Amino acid sequence: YVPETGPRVRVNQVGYLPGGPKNATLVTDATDALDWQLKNAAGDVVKSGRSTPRGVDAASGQNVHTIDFSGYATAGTGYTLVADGETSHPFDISSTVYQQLRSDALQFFYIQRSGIAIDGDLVGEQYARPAGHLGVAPNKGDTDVPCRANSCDYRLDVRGGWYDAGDHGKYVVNGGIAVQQLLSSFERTKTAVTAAHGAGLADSTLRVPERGNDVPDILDEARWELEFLMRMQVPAGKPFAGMAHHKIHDANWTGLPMQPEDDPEQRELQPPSTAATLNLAATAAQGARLFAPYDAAFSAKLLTAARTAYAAAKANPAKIAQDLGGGGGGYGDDDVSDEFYWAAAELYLTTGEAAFLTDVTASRHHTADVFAATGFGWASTAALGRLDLATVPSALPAADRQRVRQSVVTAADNYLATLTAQAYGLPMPGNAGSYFWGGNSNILNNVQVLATAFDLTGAAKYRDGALQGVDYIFGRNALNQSYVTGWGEKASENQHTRIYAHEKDASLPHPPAGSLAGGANAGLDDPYAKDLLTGCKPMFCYVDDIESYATNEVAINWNSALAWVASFLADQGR
Ligand code: 9MR
Repeated sequence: YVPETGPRVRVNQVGYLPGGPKNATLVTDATDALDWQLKNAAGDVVKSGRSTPRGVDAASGQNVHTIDFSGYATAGTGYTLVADGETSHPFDISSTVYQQLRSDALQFFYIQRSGIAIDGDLVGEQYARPAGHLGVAPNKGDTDVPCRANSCDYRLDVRGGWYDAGDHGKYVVNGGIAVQQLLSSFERTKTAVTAAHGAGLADSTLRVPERGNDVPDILDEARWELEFLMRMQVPAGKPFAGMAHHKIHDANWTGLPMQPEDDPEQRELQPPSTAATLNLAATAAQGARLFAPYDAAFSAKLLTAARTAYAAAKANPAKIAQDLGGGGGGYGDDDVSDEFYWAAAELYLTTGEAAFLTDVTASRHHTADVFAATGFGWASTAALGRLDLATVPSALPAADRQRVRQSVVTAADNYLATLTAQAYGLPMPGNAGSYFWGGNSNILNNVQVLATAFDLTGAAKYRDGALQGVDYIFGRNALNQSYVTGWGEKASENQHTRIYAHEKDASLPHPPAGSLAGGANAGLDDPYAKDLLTGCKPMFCYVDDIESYATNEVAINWNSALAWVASFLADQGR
Protein backbone atom coordinates (compact mmCIF):
# COMPACT_ATOMS: atom_id res chain seq x y z
CA TYR A 1 0.00 0.00 0.00
CA VAL A 2 1.50 3.30 -1.10
CA PRO A 3 -0.45 6.29 0.19
CA GLU A 4 -0.92 9.38 -1.94
CA THR A 5 1.20 11.98 -0.22
CA GLY A 6 1.07 14.94 -2.59
CA PRO A 7 3.84 17.49 -3.08
CA ARG A 8 7.22 16.60 -1.57
CA VAL A 9 7.52 20.00 0.11
CA ARG A 10 5.86 19.58 3.51
CA VAL A 11 4.55 22.68 5.27
CA ASN A 12 2.11 23.61 8.00
CA GLN A 13 -0.89 23.68 5.67
CA VAL A 14 -2.74 26.10 7.92
CA GLY A 15 0.02 28.66 8.15
CA TYR A 16 2.58 30.47 10.21
CA LEU A 17 2.56 33.49 12.49
CA PRO A 18 4.39 36.48 10.99
CA GLY A 19 6.79 36.65 13.93
CA GLY A 20 7.06 32.91 14.43
CA PRO A 21 9.40 30.24 13.09
CA LYS A 22 8.68 29.00 9.56
CA ASN A 23 10.03 25.59 8.76
CA ALA A 24 9.28 23.03 6.08
CA THR A 25 10.61 19.62 5.12
CA LEU A 26 11.55 18.52 1.62
CA VAL A 27 11.51 14.85 0.61
CA THR A 28 14.17 14.35 -2.04
CA ASP A 29 16.87 12.00 -3.28
CA ALA A 30 19.34 14.89 -3.42
CA THR A 31 22.14 14.81 -0.90
CA ASP A 32 23.38 18.36 -1.52
CA ALA A 33 21.59 21.58 -0.60
CA LEU A 34 18.91 22.71 -3.05
CA ASP A 35 17.42 26.09 -3.92
CA TRP A 36 13.99 27.00 -2.59
CA GLN A 37 11.63 29.87 -3.33
CA LEU A 38 8.77 31.27 -1.33
CA LYS A 39 6.02 32.56 -3.64
CA ASN A 40 3.10 34.80 -2.83
CA ALA A 41 -0.43 34.21 -4.12
CA ALA A 42 0.41 36.08 -7.33
CA GLY A 43 3.28 33.68 -7.97
CA ASP A 44 6.04 36.23 -7.32
CA VAL A 45 9.13 34.99 -5.55
CA VAL A 46 9.32 36.91 -2.27
CA LYS A 47 12.17 35.06 -0.63
CA SER A 48 14.65 32.37 -1.61
CA GLY A 49 17.41 30.35 -0.04
CA ARG A 50 19.11 26.97 0.21
CA SER A 51 17.84 23.86 1.97
CA THR A 52 19.73 21.98 4.68
CA PRO A 53 20.26 18.25 3.92
CA ARG A 54 19.32 16.15 6.96
CA GLY A 55 19.96 12.63 5.73
CA VAL A 56 17.51 9.80 6.34
CA ASP A 57 14.78 10.53 8.87
CA ALA A 58 14.43 7.48 11.11
CA ALA A 59 10.68 7.70 11.75
CA SER A 60 9.74 8.06 8.07
CA GLY A 61 12.62 6.34 6.32
CA GLN A 62 12.81 9.29 3.94
CA ASN A 63 15.84 11.25 2.79
CA VAL A 64 14.93 14.80 3.73
CA HIS A 65 16.12 18.40 3.80
CA THR A 66 14.79 21.16 6.00
CA ILE A 67 13.90 24.64 4.80
CA ASP A 68 13.88 27.59 7.17
CA PHE A 69 12.10 30.69 5.90
CA SER A 70 11.59 32.30 9.29
CA GLY A 71 13.18 35.49 7.94
CA TYR A 72 10.06 36.28 5.94
CA ALA A 73 7.35 37.98 8.01
CA THR A 74 4.88 39.64 5.64
CA ALA A 75 1.28 38.63 6.23
CA GLY A 76 -0.72 37.23 3.33
CA THR A 77 -2.67 34.24 2.08
CA GLY A 78 -1.95 31.65 -0.57
CA TYR A 79 1.81 31.40 -0.16
CA THR A 80 3.56 28.33 -1.56
CA LEU A 81 7.04 26.98 -1.10
CA VAL A 82 8.84 25.61 -4.15
CA ALA A 83 11.87 23.32 -4.13
CA ASP A 84 13.25 20.47 -6.22
CA GLY A 85 10.53 21.10 -8.82
CA GLU A 86 7.71 20.62 -6.29
CA THR A 87 5.18 23.17 -5.01
CA SER A 88 3.83 22.81 -1.49
CA HIS A 89 0.20 23.03 -0.47
CA PRO A 90 -0.77 26.70 0.02
CA PHE A 91 -0.61 28.33 3.45
CA ASP A 92 -1.12 31.68 5.14
CA ILE A 93 1.20 33.92 7.06
CA SER A 94 -1.06 35.73 9.50
CA SER A 95 -1.32 36.79 13.11
CA THR A 96 -4.86 35.40 13.21
CA VAL A 97 -4.05 32.06 11.66
CA TYR A 98 -5.02 30.13 14.83
CA GLN A 99 -7.77 32.44 16.09
CA GLN A 100 -10.68 30.18 15.22
CA LEU A 101 -8.90 26.97 16.22
CA ARG A 102 -9.53 27.65 19.90
CA SER A 103 -13.33 27.63 19.54
CA ASP A 104 -13.30 24.80 16.98
CA ALA A 105 -11.24 22.55 19.26
CA LEU A 106 -13.55 23.33 22.18
CA GLN A 107 -16.76 22.95 20.17
CA PHE A 108 -15.91 19.25 19.90
CA PHE A 109 -16.82 18.88 23.58
CA TYR A 110 -20.28 20.33 23.22
CA ILE A 111 -21.01 18.06 20.26
CA GLN A 112 -19.80 15.06 22.30
CA ARG A 113 -22.14 15.84 25.20
CA SER A 114 -24.34 13.04 26.48
CA GLY A 115 -27.80 13.61 27.94
CA ILE A 116 -28.63 16.84 26.14
CA ALA A 117 -30.01 17.64 22.69
CA ILE A 118 -27.36 19.21 20.47
CA ASP A 119 -28.59 22.54 19.14
CA GLY A 120 -28.11 22.94 15.39
CA ASP A 121 -28.45 26.70 15.65
CA LEU A 122 -25.21 26.70 17.62
CA VAL A 123 -23.11 24.22 15.70
CA GLY A 124 -24.83 23.65 12.35
CA GLU A 125 -27.88 21.54 11.57
CA GLN A 126 -25.80 18.56 10.49
CA TYR A 127 -24.65 18.11 14.10
CA ALA A 128 -28.08 18.59 15.69
CA ARG A 129 -29.35 15.45 17.42
CA PRO A 130 -31.74 14.46 20.20
CA ALA A 131 -30.46 13.85 23.71
CA GLY A 132 -28.93 10.40 24.18
CA HIS A 133 -28.88 8.12 27.19
CA LEU A 134 -31.61 9.65 29.32
CA GLY A 135 -33.53 6.41 29.74
CA VAL A 136 -35.77 6.97 26.69
CA ALA A 137 -36.28 3.77 24.65
CA PRO A 138 -34.44 2.18 23.01
CA ASN A 139 -31.77 3.60 25.37
CA LYS A 140 -31.31 1.73 28.63
CA GLY A 141 -29.48 4.38 30.59
CA ASP A 142 -27.86 6.50 31.93
CA THR A 143 -30.36 7.64 34.52
CA ASP A 144 -30.70 4.38 36.42
CA VAL A 145 -27.65 2.25 35.83
CA PRO A 146 -26.85 -1.07 37.50
CA CYS A 147 -23.40 -2.43 38.19
CA ARG A 148 -22.08 -5.08 35.86
CA ALA A 149 -22.48 -8.63 37.16
CA ASN A 150 -24.26 -7.35 40.28
CA SER A 151 -20.97 -6.01 41.57
CA CYS A 152 -22.93 -3.45 43.60
CA ASP A 153 -26.43 -3.46 45.12
CA TYR A 154 -27.48 0.03 44.00
CA ARG A 155 -28.13 1.89 40.77
CA LEU A 156 -26.87 5.35 39.91
CA ASP A 157 -28.04 8.25 37.82
CA VAL A 158 -24.91 9.00 35.82
CA ARG A 159 -26.44 11.08 33.06
CA GLY A 160 -24.44 13.75 31.28
CA GLY A 161 -20.74 14.09 30.67
CA TRP A 162 -19.03 13.64 27.32
CA TYR A 163 -18.91 10.51 25.19
CA ASP A 164 -15.30 9.44 25.37
CA ALA A 165 -14.50 9.07 21.72
CA GLY A 166 -15.97 7.18 18.77
CA ASP A 167 -17.85 4.96 21.24
CA HIS A 168 -20.55 5.87 23.76
CA GLY A 169 -18.59 4.94 26.86
CA LYS A 170 -17.90 7.42 29.63
CA TYR A 171 -14.68 6.77 31.50
CA VAL A 172 -13.71 8.68 34.63
CA VAL A 173 -9.95 8.40 34.12
CA ASN A 174 -10.15 9.87 30.66
CA GLY A 175 -12.80 12.41 31.54
CA GLY A 176 -10.39 13.53 34.25
CA ILE A 177 -7.45 14.52 32.06
CA ALA A 178 -9.79 16.03 29.47
CA VAL A 179 -11.61 18.27 31.91
CA GLN A 180 -8.28 19.14 33.55
CA GLN A 181 -6.93 20.49 30.27
CA LEU A 182 -10.05 22.59 29.74
CA LEU A 183 -9.83 23.95 33.26
CA SER A 184 -6.13 24.63 32.78
CA SER A 185 -6.72 26.41 29.47
CA PHE A 186 -8.86 28.80 31.47
CA GLU A 187 -6.61 28.93 34.53
CA ARG A 188 -3.66 29.83 32.32
CA THR A 189 -5.36 33.10 31.42
CA LYS A 190 -5.02 34.27 35.03
CA THR A 191 -1.23 34.33 34.91
CA ALA A 192 0.05 34.09 31.34
CA VAL A 193 1.20 37.44 29.99
CA THR A 194 -0.01 36.72 26.45
CA ALA A 195 -3.48 35.58 27.54
CA ALA A 196 -4.84 39.14 27.71
CA HIS A 197 -6.72 38.49 30.95
CA GLY A 198 -8.84 35.71 29.53
CA ALA A 199 -10.59 37.77 26.87
CA GLY A 200 -10.31 34.94 24.38
CA LEU A 201 -12.11 32.57 26.74
CA ALA A 202 -14.65 34.95 28.24
CA ASP A 203 -18.39 34.37 28.29
CA SER A 204 -20.02 34.18 24.84
CA THR A 205 -16.82 33.14 23.04
CA LEU A 206 -17.85 29.52 22.38
CA ARG A 207 -20.79 27.80 20.76
CA VAL A 208 -22.39 26.40 23.93
CA PRO A 209 -26.00 26.73 25.08
CA GLU A 210 -24.89 28.43 28.32
CA ARG A 211 -23.33 31.39 26.51
CA GLY A 212 -24.44 34.69 27.96
CA ASN A 213 -24.75 33.42 31.55
CA ASP A 214 -21.82 35.55 32.81
CA VAL A 215 -19.67 32.46 33.29
CA PRO A 216 -16.78 31.85 30.85
CA ASP A 217 -18.04 29.32 28.31
CA ILE A 218 -15.09 27.02 28.78
CA LEU A 219 -16.09 26.66 32.44
CA ASP A 220 -19.66 25.89 31.38
CA GLU A 221 -18.29 23.15 29.15
CA ALA A 222 -16.06 21.77 31.92
CA ARG A 223 -19.01 21.81 34.33
CA TRP A 224 -20.91 19.42 32.07
CA GLU A 225 -18.22 16.82 32.74
CA LEU A 226 -17.59 17.71 36.39
CA GLU A 227 -21.28 17.13 37.18
CA PHE A 228 -21.00 13.71 35.58
CA LEU A 229 -17.80 12.84 37.45
CA MET A 230 -19.51 13.65 40.74
CA ARG A 231 -22.44 11.39 39.80
CA MET A 232 -19.98 8.53 39.43
CA GLN A 233 -19.13 8.75 43.14
CA VAL A 234 -20.27 5.85 45.34
CA PRO A 235 -23.01 7.08 47.71
CA ALA A 236 -22.51 7.31 51.47
CA GLY A 237 -23.38 4.13 53.31
CA LYS A 238 -22.36 1.85 50.43
CA PRO A 239 -19.16 -0.22 50.14
CA PHE A 240 -16.32 2.02 48.94
CA ALA A 241 -18.38 5.13 49.65
CA GLY A 242 -16.67 8.23 48.26
CA MET A 243 -14.75 6.36 45.60
CA ALA A 244 -15.67 6.80 41.94
CA HIS A 245 -16.77 4.05 39.60
CA HIS A 246 -14.10 3.57 36.97
CA LYS A 247 -16.44 3.79 34.00
CA ILE A 248 -19.89 3.28 32.54
CA HIS A 249 -20.47 1.80 29.10
CA ASP A 250 -22.54 -0.62 27.07
CA ALA A 251 -22.79 -4.31 27.96
CA ASN A 252 -21.80 -5.07 24.37
CA TRP A 253 -20.03 -3.06 21.68
CA THR A 254 -22.51 -1.32 19.42
CA GLY A 255 -22.31 -1.10 15.63
CA LEU A 256 -20.92 1.64 13.45
CA PRO A 257 -22.66 4.04 12.91
CA MET A 258 -24.90 4.37 15.93
CA GLN A 259 -26.44 7.59 17.16
CA PRO A 260 -26.48 7.91 20.97
CA GLU A 261 -30.26 8.05 21.13
CA ASP A 262 -30.48 4.75 19.18
CA ASP A 263 -28.17 2.73 21.42
CA PRO A 264 -30.25 -0.28 22.60
CA GLU A 265 -27.61 -1.85 24.84
CA GLN A 266 -27.81 -2.15 28.61
CA ARG A 267 -25.56 0.43 30.26
CA GLU A 268 -23.44 -0.79 33.18
CA LEU A 269 -21.21 0.62 35.86
CA GLN A 270 -17.83 -1.00 36.35
CA PRO A 271 -16.38 -1.24 39.88
CA PRO A 272 -14.87 1.77 41.64
CA SER A 273 -11.12 2.28 41.36
CA THR A 274 -8.48 4.33 43.13
CA ALA A 275 -7.44 5.86 39.80
CA ALA A 276 -10.94 7.09 38.99
CA THR A 277 -11.40 8.35 42.54
CA LEU A 278 -8.22 10.43 42.32
CA ASN A 279 -9.24 11.81 38.93
CA LEU A 280 -12.44 13.00 40.59
CA ALA A 281 -10.52 14.42 43.55
CA ALA A 282 -8.05 16.30 41.35
CA THR A 283 -10.49 17.81 38.89
CA ALA A 284 -13.18 18.64 41.44
CA ALA A 285 -10.54 20.41 43.53
CA GLN A 286 -9.32 22.40 40.54
CA GLY A 287 -12.90 23.17 39.53
CA ALA A 288 -13.68 24.37 43.06
CA ARG A 289 -11.12 27.16 42.91
CA LEU A 290 -12.05 28.23 39.39
CA PHE A 291 -15.82 28.28 39.98
CA ALA A 292 -15.51 30.14 43.29
CA PRO A 293 -15.97 33.63 41.74
CA TYR A 294 -18.95 32.52 39.63
CA ASP A 295 -20.95 30.01 41.65
CA ALA A 296 -20.06 29.62 45.32
CA ALA A 297 -22.50 26.77 45.90
CA PHE A 298 -21.16 24.70 43.01
CA SER A 299 -17.62 25.45 44.09
CA ALA A 300 -18.38 24.20 47.61
CA LYS A 301 -20.05 21.09 46.24
CA LEU A 302 -16.97 20.35 44.14
CA LEU A 303 -14.63 20.80 47.05
CA THR A 304 -16.68 18.48 49.23
CA ALA A 305 -16.63 15.85 46.49
CA ALA A 306 -12.89 16.29 46.09
CA ARG A 307 -12.18 15.94 49.79
CA THR A 308 -14.45 12.91 50.13
CA ALA A 309 -12.88 11.27 47.10
CA TYR A 310 -9.33 11.92 48.28
CA ALA A 311 -10.06 10.48 51.72
CA ALA A 312 -11.68 7.43 50.10
CA ALA A 313 -8.64 6.94 47.87
CA LYS A 314 -6.32 7.10 50.87
CA ALA A 315 -8.48 4.52 52.62
CA ASN A 316 -8.40 2.32 49.49
CA PRO A 317 -5.03 3.15 47.93
CA ALA A 318 -4.66 0.02 45.80
CA LYS A 319 -8.09 -0.68 44.35
CA ILE A 320 -6.79 -1.16 40.85
CA ALA A 321 -9.41 -0.94 38.10
CA GLN A 322 -11.04 -4.29 37.58
CA ASP A 323 -12.57 -4.68 34.13
CA LEU A 324 -15.56 -7.04 34.24
CA GLY A 325 -15.83 -6.93 30.45
CA GLY A 326 -18.46 -5.60 28.09
CA GLY A 327 -18.53 -3.11 25.25
CA GLY A 328 -16.08 -0.48 26.40
CA GLY A 329 -12.39 0.38 26.48
CA GLY A 330 -10.21 -0.75 29.35
CA TYR A 331 -8.45 2.32 30.71
CA GLY A 332 -6.67 0.09 33.20
CA ASP A 333 -3.85 1.66 35.19
CA ASP A 334 -2.02 -0.28 37.87
CA ASP A 335 0.19 2.55 39.10
CA VAL A 336 -1.82 5.25 40.84
CA SER A 337 1.05 7.02 42.60
CA ASP A 338 1.00 9.72 39.92
CA GLU A 339 -2.75 10.24 40.37
CA PHE A 340 -2.16 10.59 44.14
CA TYR A 341 0.43 13.30 43.46
CA TRP A 342 -1.84 15.14 41.04
CA ALA A 343 -4.84 15.06 43.40
CA ALA A 344 -2.79 16.20 46.39
CA ALA A 345 -1.37 19.05 44.30
CA GLU A 346 -4.82 20.27 43.22
CA LEU A 347 -6.22 20.02 46.74
CA TYR A 348 -3.21 21.92 48.07
CA LEU A 349 -3.51 24.65 45.42
CA THR A 350 -7.21 25.09 46.21
CA THR A 351 -7.13 24.93 50.00
CA GLY A 352 -3.54 25.78 50.99
CA GLU A 353 -3.85 23.18 53.73
CA ALA A 354 -0.69 21.75 55.27
CA ALA A 355 -1.86 18.13 55.11
CA PHE A 356 -2.09 18.28 51.34
CA LEU A 357 1.30 19.98 51.07
CA THR A 358 2.75 17.15 53.13
CA ASP A 359 1.32 14.63 50.68
CA VAL A 360 2.68 16.61 47.74
CA THR A 361 6.19 16.82 49.08
CA ALA A 362 6.19 13.22 50.31
CA SER A 363 5.33 11.90 46.85
CA ARG A 364 8.26 10.51 44.93
CA HIS A 365 6.81 12.29 41.88
CA HIS A 366 7.48 15.66 43.45
CA THR A 367 11.19 15.36 42.81
CA ALA A 368 11.15 12.85 39.96
CA ASP A 369 11.40 13.81 36.30
CA VAL A 370 7.70 13.62 35.43
CA PHE A 371 8.14 14.86 31.86
CA ALA A 372 8.76 11.73 29.83
CA ALA A 373 10.17 12.09 26.31
CA THR A 374 6.91 10.70 24.92
CA GLY A 375 4.69 12.96 26.98
CA PHE A 376 2.06 12.66 29.67
CA GLY A 377 -1.38 11.12 29.18
CA TRP A 378 -4.43 9.62 30.85
CA ALA A 379 -2.38 6.94 32.61
CA SER A 380 0.53 9.18 33.61
CA THR A 381 -0.77 12.31 35.20
CA ALA A 382 2.01 13.53 37.49
CA ALA A 383 2.86 16.24 34.95
CA LEU A 384 -0.61 17.72 35.39
CA GLY A 385 0.09 18.31 39.06
CA ARG A 386 3.60 19.59 38.38
CA LEU A 387 2.46 22.08 35.72
CA ASP A 388 -0.19 23.46 38.05
CA LEU A 389 2.24 23.71 40.96
CA ALA A 390 4.51 25.69 38.63
CA THR A 391 1.87 28.10 37.33
CA VAL A 392 -0.92 28.51 39.89
CA PRO A 393 -0.12 31.01 42.67
CA SER A 394 0.37 29.28 46.02
CA ALA A 395 2.31 29.43 49.26
CA LEU A 396 4.62 26.63 48.16
CA PRO A 397 7.96 27.37 49.90
CA ALA A 398 10.01 29.60 47.59
CA ALA A 399 12.90 27.22 47.00
CA ASP A 400 10.55 24.37 46.20
CA ARG A 401 8.47 26.56 43.93
CA GLN A 402 11.64 27.59 42.11
CA ARG A 403 12.66 23.96 41.67
CA VAL A 404 9.21 23.04 40.38
CA ARG A 405 9.27 25.85 37.85
CA GLN A 406 12.78 24.95 36.79
CA SER A 407 11.66 21.37 36.17
CA VAL A 408 9.19 22.62 33.56
CA VAL A 409 11.87 24.73 31.89
CA THR A 410 14.32 21.82 31.91
CA ALA A 411 11.70 19.58 30.32
CA ALA A 412 11.07 22.22 27.68
CA ASP A 413 14.81 22.36 26.96
CA ASN A 414 14.74 18.62 26.40
CA TYR A 415 11.75 18.84 24.06
CA LEU A 416 13.50 21.66 22.19
CA ALA A 417 16.57 19.49 21.71
CA THR A 418 14.36 16.66 20.50
CA LEU A 419 12.43 18.71 17.96
CA THR A 420 15.59 20.33 16.65
CA ALA A 421 16.94 16.85 15.97
CA GLN A 422 13.80 15.87 14.01
CA ALA A 423 13.69 16.84 10.34
CA TYR A 424 9.91 17.03 10.74
CA GLY A 425 10.26 19.22 13.82
CA LEU A 426 8.10 17.27 16.25
CA PRO A 427 8.93 17.14 19.97
CA MET A 428 9.09 13.34 20.11
CA PRO A 429 12.10 11.08 19.63
CA GLY A 430 12.57 9.70 16.13
CA ASN A 431 11.81 6.05 16.70
CA ALA A 432 8.87 3.67 16.62
CA GLY A 433 8.41 4.08 20.38
CA SER A 434 7.06 7.58 19.74
CA TYR A 435 4.27 6.37 17.47
CA PHE A 436 1.51 4.76 19.54
CA TRP A 437 -2.28 4.91 19.98
CA GLY A 438 -3.32 8.53 20.43
CA GLY A 439 0.26 9.77 20.05
CA ASN A 440 -0.84 13.05 18.47
CA SER A 441 -2.12 14.07 21.88
CA ASN A 442 1.25 13.30 23.45
CA ILE A 443 2.94 15.53 20.88
CA LEU A 444 0.52 18.30 21.80
CA ASN A 445 1.06 17.66 25.50
CA ASN A 446 4.79 18.17 24.96
CA VAL A 447 3.89 21.37 23.12
CA GLN A 448 1.91 22.36 26.23
CA VAL A 449 5.06 21.99 28.30
CA LEU A 450 7.03 24.14 25.83
CA ALA A 451 4.24 26.73 25.90
CA THR A 452 4.18 26.70 29.69
CA ALA A 453 7.94 27.30 29.76
CA PHE A 454 7.30 30.33 27.57
CA ASP A 455 4.55 31.53 29.92
CA LEU A 456 6.93 31.11 32.88
CA THR A 457 10.06 32.68 31.36
CA GLY A 458 9.00 34.80 28.40
CA ALA A 459 11.93 33.28 26.47
CA ALA A 460 11.06 33.29 22.76
CA LYS A 461 12.76 29.96 22.05
CA TYR A 462 10.03 28.10 23.97
CA ARG A 463 7.25 29.86 22.07
CA ASP A 464 9.06 29.09 18.82
CA GLY A 465 9.38 25.45 19.87
CA ALA A 466 5.67 25.23 20.63
CA LEU A 467 4.82 26.75 17.27
CA GLN A 468 7.17 24.43 15.43
CA GLY A 469 5.75 21.44 17.29
CA VAL A 470 2.26 22.05 15.90
CA ASP A 471 3.55 22.24 12.32
CA TYR A 472 3.71 18.44 12.39
CA ILE A 473 0.03 18.21 13.36
CA PHE A 474 -1.00 20.49 10.48
CA GLY A 475 0.83 18.70 7.69
CA ARG A 476 4.58 18.97 8.08
CA ASN A 477 4.92 15.21 8.21
CA ALA A 478 5.67 12.21 6.04
CA LEU A 479 2.03 11.78 5.00
CA ASN A 480 1.52 15.46 4.17
CA GLN A 481 -1.55 15.12 6.37
CA SER A 482 -3.23 17.62 8.67
CA TYR A 483 -4.69 15.67 11.58
CA VAL A 484 -7.33 18.29 12.44
CA THR A 485 -10.60 18.17 10.51
CA GLY A 486 -11.30 21.32 8.53
CA TRP A 487 -7.82 22.70 9.08
CA GLY A 488 -5.39 22.41 6.17
CA GLU A 489 -5.51 21.42 2.52
CA LYS A 490 -5.51 17.69 3.18
CA ALA A 491 -7.03 17.06 6.59
CA SER A 492 -8.39 13.99 8.40
CA GLU A 493 -12.16 13.71 8.00
CA ASN A 494 -13.03 10.04 8.29
CA GLN A 495 -12.19 9.46 11.94
CA HIS A 496 -13.63 6.47 13.74
CA THR A 497 -16.84 7.67 15.39
CA ARG A 498 -20.34 6.23 15.63
CA ILE A 499 -21.91 9.68 15.51
CA TYR A 500 -20.28 11.55 12.58
CA ALA A 501 -19.84 8.45 10.45
CA HIS A 502 -20.06 9.98 6.99
CA GLU A 503 -17.90 7.27 5.49
CA LYS A 504 -20.51 4.66 6.49
CA ASP A 505 -23.62 6.70 5.75
CA ALA A 506 -23.41 9.69 3.45
CA SER A 507 -26.38 11.32 5.17
CA LEU A 508 -24.22 11.71 8.29
CA PRO A 509 -21.64 14.51 8.54
CA HIS A 510 -17.90 14.18 8.85
CA PRO A 511 -16.56 14.99 12.31
CA PRO A 512 -16.81 18.71 13.08
CA ALA A 513 -13.98 21.10 12.22
CA GLY A 514 -11.44 20.99 15.02
CA SER A 515 -11.55 17.20 15.61
CA LEU A 516 -8.09 15.71 16.18
CA ALA A 517 -7.25 12.23 14.88
CA GLY A 518 -5.23 9.88 17.11
CA GLY A 519 -2.37 9.73 14.63
CA ALA A 520 0.34 7.41 13.37
CA ASN A 521 0.54 4.25 15.47
CA ALA A 522 3.30 1.77 14.73
CA GLY A 523 1.50 -0.75 16.94
CA LEU A 524 -1.19 -1.18 14.24
CA ASP A 525 -3.66 -2.10 16.99
CA ASP A 526 -6.72 -2.57 14.81
CA PRO A 527 -7.37 -5.16 12.08
CA TYR A 528 -7.93 -2.62 9.34
CA ALA A 529 -4.62 -0.87 9.93
CA LYS A 530 -2.84 -4.18 10.35
CA ASP A 531 -4.12 -5.48 7.00
CA LEU A 532 -3.37 -2.30 5.14
CA LEU A 533 -0.23 -0.97 6.76
CA THR A 534 1.91 -3.87 7.94
CA GLY A 535 5.56 -2.97 7.38
CA CYS A 536 4.91 0.79 7.54
CA LYS A 537 7.62 3.12 8.77
CA PRO A 538 6.30 4.62 12.05
CA MET A 539 5.30 8.02 10.69
CA PHE A 540 3.37 6.31 7.88
CA CYS A 541 1.29 4.08 10.18
CA TYR A 542 -1.92 6.04 9.80
CA VAL A 543 -4.95 5.88 7.53
CA ASP A 544 -7.88 8.28 7.33
CA ASP A 545 -10.47 5.53 7.37
CA ILE A 546 -13.34 5.10 9.82
CA GLU A 547 -12.40 1.45 10.42
CA SER A 548 -8.99 2.29 11.85
CA TYR A 549 -9.84 3.08 15.46
CA ALA A 550 -6.24 2.68 16.58
CA THR A 551 -4.86 5.36 14.23
CA ASN A 552 -7.88 7.47 13.39
CA GLU A 553 -10.34 7.83 16.25
CA VAL A 554 -11.41 11.03 17.95
CA ALA A 555 -11.22 11.29 21.76
CA ILE A 556 -11.87 13.88 24.44
CA ASN A 557 -8.38 13.60 25.93
CA TRP A 558 -6.85 14.21 22.50
CA ASN A 559 -9.04 17.19 21.73
CA SER A 560 -8.38 18.62 25.17
CA ALA A 561 -4.66 18.67 24.34
CA LEU A 562 -5.51 20.42 21.08
CA ALA A 563 -7.79 22.85 22.91
CA TRP A 564 -5.10 23.83 25.44
CA VAL A 565 -2.53 24.35 22.70
CA ALA A 566 -5.02 26.12 20.41
CA SER A 567 -5.86 28.55 23.16
CA PHE A 568 -2.16 29.28 23.67
CA LEU A 569 -1.67 29.70 19.91
CA ALA A 570 -4.64 32.04 19.60
CA ASP A 571 -2.97 34.27 22.19
CA GLN A 572 0.27 34.49 20.17
CA GLY A 573 -1.00 36.95 17.60
CA ARG A 574 2.22 38.27 16.12
O1 9MR B 1 -6.52 6.32 24.24
C1 9MR B 1 -6.45 4.97 24.69
C2 9MR B 1 -5.08 4.43 24.39
O2 9MR B 1 -4.12 5.12 25.17
C3 9MR B 1 -5.03 2.94 24.66
O3 9MR B 1 -3.79 2.44 24.22
C4 9MR B 1 -6.17 2.24 23.94
C5 9MR B 1 -6.20 0.73 24.18
O4 9MR B 1 -6.47 0.44 25.49
O5 9MR B 1 -7.41 2.79 24.33
C6 9MR B 1 -7.54 4.15 24.02
O6 9MR B 1 -8.76 4.61 24.50
C7 9MR B 1 -9.93 4.22 23.82
C8 9MR B 1 -10.87 3.68 24.90
O7 9MR B 1 -10.36 2.51 25.42
C9 9MR B 1 -12.29 3.50 24.40
N1 9MR B 1 -12.78 4.69 23.77
C10 9MR B 1 -11.93 5.13 22.66
C11 9MR B 1 -10.55 5.45 23.16
C12 9MR B 1 -9.68 6.02 22.06
O8 9MR B 1 -9.37 5.09 21.08
